[in-house]
Amino acid sequence: MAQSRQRSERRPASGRNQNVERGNGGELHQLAEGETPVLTTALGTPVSDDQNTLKIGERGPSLIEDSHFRDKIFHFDHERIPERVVHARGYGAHGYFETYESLAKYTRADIFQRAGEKTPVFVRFSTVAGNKGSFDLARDVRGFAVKLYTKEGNWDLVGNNIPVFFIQDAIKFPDLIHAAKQEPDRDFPQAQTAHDNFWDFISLMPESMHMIMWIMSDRAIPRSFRFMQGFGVHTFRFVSADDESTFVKFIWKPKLGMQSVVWNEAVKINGADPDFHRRDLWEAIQSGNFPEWELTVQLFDQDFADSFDFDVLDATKIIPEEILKPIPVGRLVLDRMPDNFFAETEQVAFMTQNVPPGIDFSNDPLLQGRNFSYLDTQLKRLGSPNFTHLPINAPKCPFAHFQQDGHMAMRNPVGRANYEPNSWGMGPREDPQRGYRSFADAEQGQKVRLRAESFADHYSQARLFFNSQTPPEQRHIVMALTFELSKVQTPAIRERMVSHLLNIDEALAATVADKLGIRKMPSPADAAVPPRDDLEPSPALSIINNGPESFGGRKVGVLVSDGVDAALFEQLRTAVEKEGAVMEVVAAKVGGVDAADGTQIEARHMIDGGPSVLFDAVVLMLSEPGAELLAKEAAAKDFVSDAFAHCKFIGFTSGAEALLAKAGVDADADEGLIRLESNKTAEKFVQACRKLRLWAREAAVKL
Ligand code: HDE
Repeated sequence: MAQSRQRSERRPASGRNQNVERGNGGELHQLAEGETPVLTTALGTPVSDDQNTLKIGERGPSLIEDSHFRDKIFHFDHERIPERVVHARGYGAHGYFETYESLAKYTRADIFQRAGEKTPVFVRFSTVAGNKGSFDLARDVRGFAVKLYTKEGNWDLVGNNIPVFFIQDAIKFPDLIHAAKQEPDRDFPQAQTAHDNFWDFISLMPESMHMIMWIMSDRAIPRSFRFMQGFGVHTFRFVSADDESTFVKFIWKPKLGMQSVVWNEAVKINGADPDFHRRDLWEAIQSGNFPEWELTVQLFDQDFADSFDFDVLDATKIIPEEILKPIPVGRLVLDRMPDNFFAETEQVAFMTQNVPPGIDFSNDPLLQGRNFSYLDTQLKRLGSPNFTHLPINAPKCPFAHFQQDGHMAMRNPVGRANYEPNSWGMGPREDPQRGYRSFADAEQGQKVRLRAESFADHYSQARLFFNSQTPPEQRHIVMALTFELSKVQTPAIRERMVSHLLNIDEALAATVADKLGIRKMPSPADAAVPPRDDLEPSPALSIINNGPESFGGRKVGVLVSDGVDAALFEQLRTAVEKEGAVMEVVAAKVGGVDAADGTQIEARHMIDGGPSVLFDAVVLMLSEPGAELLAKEAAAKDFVSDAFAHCKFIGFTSGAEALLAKAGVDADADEGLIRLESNKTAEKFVQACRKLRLWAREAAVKL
């Protein structure tokens, strides 16, 4: 009887030899054209059979001598490392930073000395509360961590997409994060703050109120990493060659303008595409549409800092841009995805304490605590003090030190000397001129555990933020607060929150209280300092006020049916692409449709897999019979009614009216519904889309 030994077909040769390991000599075994590399163990032993373990007889017990199996399964069993305790879900990309002009007047940082200097960077965006496998469109802060591989060491600017933070002192961080993440007895909810523990803690921490306004705003549900700002949050210092210090706040501004989604959309995106933000960044970079941000700095001195009644060391405060204009100093371009997610995005280790000469810290107690914390977290996650040997973490400039040994040491000092000073004339020496010099601030005082009086105002800037929003944005804050607090089951916590809101804006508090069904208005929370009502609104804080000038970088979803006008389809494609936007086709079948002239139009999505929440604007390019057929499909009706409810621009051909009607949308409802007939209307449609949303519709749809 023939042996029934199952083997796989040998893979066809790919012509790529990237899976061939280097041999001892460091050389690659060169593969002949068409040759398939031989599978080996981790130690290079060629493998004869990767389908069956070694057994005694076909049906007998497995043998422990099967070292190939042991090698393979051992390694698999150890693939996971602990996920980050916060910011577990992240996505990164490589790129460069280009300096505009020399900032030598303010800082000796090498990266800011020469106009046109390009510095390699790695950026990791993240959500904060959710686990590694959670969905992208959680209502959450986004991490915006930038590692700049400068010629004088790595500079990690570990920021967020929101310029303030929940707490003023690092000692409260474990409490904040415990309260925000899943409740420990039940391990839910995942990636959301809409639960009792979070709001219990927040309502007991008035210092968090400014941040609460931000996370209840649309900033916490960005449309894409590409359309969000980034902030260093803390006040840092620039230090010049003459050891003069200037305070600095760092702000990244997206070239494509800001954009967010609406909450109802976020909820649906999380079901339709939990990887929405990752996919967006991947697709943009892979297609050569490299996202770009401008780095701006707010520079000021001690006298300017003293002119405020808040403290620039308090991370719950901003300096409004209208009071101190951010100066553009360079641009960040992301142009390459990692080759391997784990090796780069997962193993990258950001640490706020990584600053090159010329950049220094302020006494912000949150920053000081962070400088202490990040090293521990990297050791815990990456398992060895040699995590700096990993290529993603290693500096790209020359470096020389006497650190040695430890788990997984890839590099050790060479030669006899592994200490300094030494008499052998070997190895590196310190350099007081070139080396890092901390700013010599005069510090003196008693040891105390105290919060400065200058940190006491918790409401004025929360009010400033709310007052700086446009009416739709204010509505979204009301709705977010109502939604989140409606998930809180303890009435006292809901009421405590309303008592804080009363110190921010009475109408806001009253509307939220009404929507929550709170019958008796609580009294305002005690405020350590009376909230100011004379702060000028800051238009820079609104997303809608700072949207894009073009529809570039955005995506149009075009729902097509058999029998459409191929010429119109092409005109639309041309207009969309001319704008720098992308068009994706949705159809009843993923195989696509036949246009009236017989041309085939391929689809990217079938209708159930391509809901309108995935697009910034939609077009219904349908023949009459096509629209009749689609009108019977729930997914097609949702495509239209959601696009309408989310205030998107909707282009449509006359044939599409049956579907609009079935979806409950009046074709003449407002100017966001645009009839497409000719070249000119395709362009008109794309121009209208530059506004991104027709917010005027929102009151009518009452989402
Ligand atoms: Fe972090 N934070 N953080 N954080 N943080 C971490 O470090 C911490 C804070 C931020 O993509 C951890 O590598 C403390 C503010 C980002 O890998 C950990 C405090 C801001 C990332 C840590 C803060 C941030 C982290 C977890 C209070 C905005 C992701 C894993 C004093 C300016 C970096 C890790 C990445 C990550 C500690 C507060 C931003 C535990 C103690 C404020 C973007 O070290």
